[in-house]
Parts: sequence; C-alpha cells; structure tokens
Amino acid sequence: MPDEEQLDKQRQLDPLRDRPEDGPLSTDFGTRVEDTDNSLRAGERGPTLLEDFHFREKITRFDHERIPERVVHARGAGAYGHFRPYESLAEYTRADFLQDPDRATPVFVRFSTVAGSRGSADTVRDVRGFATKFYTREGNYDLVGNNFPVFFVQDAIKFPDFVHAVKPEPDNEIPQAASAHDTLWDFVSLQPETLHTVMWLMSDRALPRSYRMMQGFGVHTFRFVNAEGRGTFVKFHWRPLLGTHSLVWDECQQIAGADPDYNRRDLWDAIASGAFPEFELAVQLVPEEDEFAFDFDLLDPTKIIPEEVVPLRPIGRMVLDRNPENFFAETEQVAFHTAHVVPGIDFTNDPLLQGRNFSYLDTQLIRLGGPNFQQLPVNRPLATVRNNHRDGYGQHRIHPGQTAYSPNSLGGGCPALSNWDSGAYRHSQVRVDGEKIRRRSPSFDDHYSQPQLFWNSMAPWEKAHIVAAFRFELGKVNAPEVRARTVEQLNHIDHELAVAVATGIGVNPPAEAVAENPGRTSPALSMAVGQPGSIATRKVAILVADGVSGTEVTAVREALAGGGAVPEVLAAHDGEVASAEGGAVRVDRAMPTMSSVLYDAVCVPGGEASTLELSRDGLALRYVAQAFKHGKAIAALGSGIGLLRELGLPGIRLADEGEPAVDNLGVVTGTDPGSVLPAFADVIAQHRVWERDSDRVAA
Ligand code: HDE
Repeated sequence: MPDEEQLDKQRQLDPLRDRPEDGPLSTDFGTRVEDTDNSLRAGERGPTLLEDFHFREKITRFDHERIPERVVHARGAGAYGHFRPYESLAEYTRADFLQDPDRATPVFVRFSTVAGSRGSADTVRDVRGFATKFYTREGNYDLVGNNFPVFFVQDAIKFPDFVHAVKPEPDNEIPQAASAHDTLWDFVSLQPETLHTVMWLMSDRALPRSYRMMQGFGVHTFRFVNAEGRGTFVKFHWRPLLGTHSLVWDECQQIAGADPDYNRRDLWDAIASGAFPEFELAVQLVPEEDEFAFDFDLLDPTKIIPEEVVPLRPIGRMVLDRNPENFFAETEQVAFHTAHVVPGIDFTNDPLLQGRNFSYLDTQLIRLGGPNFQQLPVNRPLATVRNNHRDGYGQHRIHPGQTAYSPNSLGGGCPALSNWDSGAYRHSQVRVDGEKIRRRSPSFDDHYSQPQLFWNSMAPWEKAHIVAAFRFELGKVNAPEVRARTVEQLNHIDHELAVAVATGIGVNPPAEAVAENPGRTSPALSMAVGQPGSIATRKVAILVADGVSGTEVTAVREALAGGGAVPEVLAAHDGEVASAEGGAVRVDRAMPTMSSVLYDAVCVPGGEASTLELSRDGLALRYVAQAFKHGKAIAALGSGIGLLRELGLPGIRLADEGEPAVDNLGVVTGTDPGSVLPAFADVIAQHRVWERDSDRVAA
C-alpha cells in the first residue's frame, strides 16, 4: 500500500509539469534554440534547407497535434477534487475508499455533452456525461455516469445504431450537436425502449444551468461486495449541493451563440474563484434476495428504482477544487473505463454494462494510440502498478529483469499474486446458467410505464416545456411518417401528451388513449421540489448609465456579493459612468458584449438620467425583457422602475412611488433597497419563476 504522501495526486503530477519559465527554449532532444522565427535557408531569398532540424521538428510536431476525438462525449470539461465518505460502508462493501471518513480520496471528474463534436456548443439539448475517476489506494475506480438515470437502449449491441441515429446525418454532417433531425426520431419511433430516456431528453434536465447544478447517475445496477463476500445491489446518485437547475430552451439557443463555452466557463470560473462545486454521493441499496421484488428488471438500464420504493442513502461528499493546467494533457487524455473497479465493487448482468466493459478499453486504444494510455499522468493510479505487460508504443516505464511471464522461477516467482484478504480483486461467484440465445428477457418488455411515471411527476411548467421540446424537435423532422409514428408512441405513454404534441406539428391527434394512466407519480423526478436555494455563484447584471445612483449600485453589489453571488455592472460601454452623486461608477462589462442570457438575474438601480438613457436603449430594454421571458429575478429601485414600466411586463404590478417593496412573480420593485434587495435575493435563490405570462413578451 502506498503511504499517505504518495496518495496525493497533485504530488504525483508535480514533477511532470513543464513550466515555460523553468528554462530556455529547446528542441525535443534538449538542444537550446537560437532563433525560432526564421527557417534555415540558402540566402535571404533562397529555399529552406532540409538540414533545418528545428524547423522540421516544429512543423512535424504541429502536424501531429491532433488525436481522434471521443466518438461520443467529445466535448467536455474536467476538474480535480476529492471524495470523503460520511461513515464506513463496511457492512455493504469492502472498497477501501468507502471505509474511513477521515480519509479523502483524490478524484478527477469530466463532464461532457454526448452528441456534439469537440468544438460544438455547450447548451445543446443533450444528455451530459458525469465521469469520476477515484484514485484509491487499491487502484483507480471509474464511475462513468450521466446526468440521466436511464439510457436509450437496453443492449450494448444497439449502441452504434443509436449513436449513428443521433449524430449528424452521414451524407451532409448536419445538424451538429442536435437531436432535432429525422434519423434520431426515425430510430426513436421504431425503438420504444428509447422512450423513457427520450422523455428525460425532452425535459429541462437536458439543459443544465451548470455542471455544478446537475445530478449524476451510475445508471446500471452495480453490486457492492463486503469482506465476507456478501453482495448488495447498488445504484449510484450524485446530488449537487447547489440544487438541480436548468436553463430554458430559448435561452439555450441564444447562449450557444453568445457563449458556446457557457458550461465549461462556469465550471472553470467557479473553481478559480474558490466557489468549489460539491456533490453528495448517495446510493440505493437492494439486498440480493430482493432481486425480483420490483415491477421491472433491475438489470434493465431503461428503468429507475423510484426513490419512494428504495430511498437514497447519502454516503459521502465530493469537492472539486482544482482546475486542470492543460486541457489536452488532462481533460482530453483522461481515459475512463467502466471495468476500472476496485475490490468491493462488482458488475451485474445488465447487458448494457457488460458491453460497456468491452467498449471503453477498446476506445482508449484507438483514441490514445495504444496500450500505454494508463501511464499518462492523469490516468496513472496512485496504487502501485506491477505486472508482466510489456512494450507497446509510448512505453514510459523501464522494466528491469529477465522474466516477464508467470509462473517463473528465475525471477523468484515475482511479481507475486494476492488474495482477497490481501486486497486482490475477485469477481463475485454468481451462478449463471443458460442456453446461448440472442433474445431479450421478457422482463425487459415494458417500455411505457416509466416514461408515464416521469410525465405524471412533472410540474405543469415542466410538462409545458416537454411538449414544446417535442414540438420543436419533431417540427425539424421532414418525414411526415416519422412525426406520426412518434406521436403514436407518445400515445402509449399519455394521451394528453400525444395530443398536445400532435397539434403542434401538423399530425392528426390520436382519437383515443391506448394506455391507461392510473396517475402514479414519483415526486423526486420533478425539479420543482426539494431544491436547495442559494444565490452563491449566481451572476447578476446591474444596468447603469450616466446619472445612476452610485449609493444604490454599491448597496446592490454589497448585498449580492455578501451572499456569494457575482454582481457585474453593465453599461452601453466599458470604462465608467458618472454617478448621480457626482462620482464615477466602474463598469465591469459592456452590454453589447454580454447578452442578458448570460446572467441569472437583472437589477436596475435608480437615477433619473440613467433610467431615461436606458429606456431609450434597445439593448437595455431587451435585457430586461429577456430576463422576464426566461423566468429570471428582476429588481428595480426608485426611478429605475421606469425602465420596467416602459416594457409593460404583462400581468406584473410594479411598486408605486414611495412604496418600499413589491414582489410580483419575481419582479421586485420599490424605493427601499433594504426591503427590495433581500426579496430579490430570495427570488434568485429560487432559480426561476415559471408562473409568468412569458409567451406574450417579445424578446
Ligand atoms: Fe459511454 N462511451 N457507452 N455511456 N460514456 C464512451 O468511451 C459506450 C453509456 C459515458 O468523459 C466512450 O472514452 C457504450 C451509458 C460517459 O471521457 C465509449 C455504451 C453511460 C463517457 C462509450 C455506452 C455512459 C462515455 C467514448 C452502451 C452512463 C465520457 C469515449 C452500452 C452510465 C467519458 C470513451 C469521458 C464515453 C461506449 C453507454 C457514460 C465509446 C458501448 C449508459 C460519461 O467507449
């Protein structure tokens, strides 16, 4: 076992960090360089000489910089951190990193979108990857999860079909990073096992506000094994301490232009500013004897175990506290593999998981160029590695000695084997028996009950967003029969849903329901319930122009920053504006470069001249109108209320002159900052206000 010092992943990485300031420019073979701007040539106007090894090396290295992007999950963002269990889980698993609350295990996490290429936008409608590498004392454990608890297909052999359907169409490579096209919906309409995950995809879960504000799921049922060899089925859940929050689709489309790196930047900025993202790890535990106690198959990855049926048990907390220093070396080269397991964690016969256990090693071999990818700094375990594997491209280790085989006597029988008691991995001895068949179990047949459970559990605004999403996506589908077939499938989930979608996309609504809907719900599926409220890290735009009340700007800044939010003052231009008091107010950002969609809330402080100028500025008006449309908190103080009045926000009562504070559907107005600002903060902490009449706002 390595000692505690070696268990520091950063300490392991330190000697590998090459800093430019540590020495002079050199070639790859260490010779110092005199001139890197002019190639060696025969005379000032003559041809370049082959002899110029520095030129050749520089160009060759450049030509070879690219590696294949991941076939899925190509675009991502990573971070280091650590995980600490709350208490020992020895009763269920012998996994060393889950035993001692006094011991933290280093981690690297990579969040990703799935369908888009490396250069695609962040805020697309898609599943998000949530992959965690635990550098445990017993080797690396990779929990390679997603932000949905279910998957599109039940058997890994369907994965290439699904991915080919969702990726850009092969003839013209259109559309990029979008599921709104014929092939995906053709596949969905013919493959009802996709429907549960499709419901998640059409919900706002597919539009996370932040990687710091989304859940993660292991998806499959795994198996914990304790020291006595007793197994317990386990489902993994990550829960963000900031709550699970999403954007809205209109906003996402605009952010994709205004800041395609929106989620990556958010993660980077939060960590750089010291606001470290935190996630709680929770498990659902099912005794092995209850394997058949459910109305679905535990091995079916298109099913959840509803939280009312098996409650979540929180087992530990992860903090992400360090940004990588080189995107390629760390975030791009990190290699996850579902079969990177440690003693105490085992697989089940979930056919998707079984297939993944093949795919991830295979994909790293092509992506990272050979079998030595485990030696790359970010992938290197903290546990010692010793075996008879040899050679291959890019071998970094020197293996002295005569023997590289087992058994051997010439090498003293080394390296030695371990047993279960001394920390060896042992697959649980589960009895399997059967004929070789290509057939799904009938227990995998029900494709409609859980999509229905999901639909029933949604709040009215969530349902409305789902219907709008189906209409948007199917509205982009050219083949009428695909639209119609999808509606038929939706009718198996819920008649009302099918009719609502059909009427938006020119398909004849189904005449009658084909499925009963007894109305079963699972409240934990809705994002409307149980979200912790906080304004921490929320970005708030404060709109100003010359003549703004400097004292109010300061009051707003202080009130928000005090709660951990990130207030930014925006004007028509960078620099500063004159305050009503005769001083200057520093401008953080110019409105033309920072769209309203990049903020969580907007505030308009008072000042007659400032309000007048802002009311004549289309950008400022659009700022507030968009924030209103997207359900965001809005505040205006004193004369600043005039800007809101100019917009005529539908159904909103604004404070009259002298009235201290009015909060109407998250639009907080008044003359007293002491009353307005706390109410404003409360609305920001709720994330969004969905009850507004947003559709009537032109923005
Ligand atoms: Fe993956 N998946 N996957 N997947 N997956 C990959 O591995 C695959 C599935 C997930 O940040 C690939 O290194 C198959 C479910 C994440 O580096 C590849 C099947 C879940 C990441 C692959 C699935 C995931 C990947 C591509 C069906 C959630 C990004 C590059 C049987 C539980 C990891 C790579 C990172 C990446 C195969 C289904 C999550 C090709 C065959 C279900 C988070 O190996």
